[in-house]
Amino acid sequence: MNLTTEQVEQWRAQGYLHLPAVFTAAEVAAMHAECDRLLASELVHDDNLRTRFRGHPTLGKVVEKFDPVTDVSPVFAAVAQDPRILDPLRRLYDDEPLLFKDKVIFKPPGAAGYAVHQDWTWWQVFPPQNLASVMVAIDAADAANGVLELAPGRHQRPLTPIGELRSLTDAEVAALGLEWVPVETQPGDILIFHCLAPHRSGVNTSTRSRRQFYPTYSAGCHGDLWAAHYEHYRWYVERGLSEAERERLFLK
Ligand SMILES: O=C(O)CCC(=O)C(=O)O
Repeated sequence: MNLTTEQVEQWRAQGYLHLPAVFTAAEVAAMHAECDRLLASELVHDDNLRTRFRGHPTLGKVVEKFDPVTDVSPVFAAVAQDPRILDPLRRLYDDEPLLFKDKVIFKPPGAAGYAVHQDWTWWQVFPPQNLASVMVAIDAADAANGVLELAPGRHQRPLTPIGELRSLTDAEVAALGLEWVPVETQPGDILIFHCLAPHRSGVNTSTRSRRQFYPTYSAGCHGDLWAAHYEHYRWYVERGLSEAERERLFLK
């Protein structure tokens, strides 16, 4: 898939790019089945570092995400290496995209949203240049089920002090005057967004799940950083933080 010059310019100006209908209905159905398989698997227990739970208003707690997921899921491993994702990234990076991180977020009905943040905040030991995530839409996303919202053109610099691992405060968001664009997506769409692109999402107030797969890619010039990233991740999580502290730090 070749990006047009206009799409490349849009990426540079906005810090994100929405590409509709990249994966077919049959491929999306395979991702649905894979989500069901993973959620019913032995991966779901409190001591599994990759399985993150979140409080839920009626269910007590629910699986928020598996992070990473490609090492236990042939379906998501194949999606992460699909040329329909890698080709556009190669054009945007002018370099080989290499998988840096990957997760699947479930966001079932009633699940909480995510405060305003830039993903790079949690990846500060890695270079932000050409470090971007791809959101692969497994379900449709809209205002009711907690669509991803982005602030276009604000991906030029970190918006929180270096060394502070946190989302932006309401006061910081207000002072920056960020403007928000909800990027509604259909199953099979992808959304590429820069690691410094500010984003947020609301509560899923609908009766529909909003499942999304997020592979992140670094640029080949930095070498393969997947293992280094997860070592860094473990270092944070294994420092003995309580669940409340992890939630507060919003560990990636
Ligand atoms: O899936 C969402 O609604 C947002 C997730 C997110 O921003 C993140 O994991 O960094």
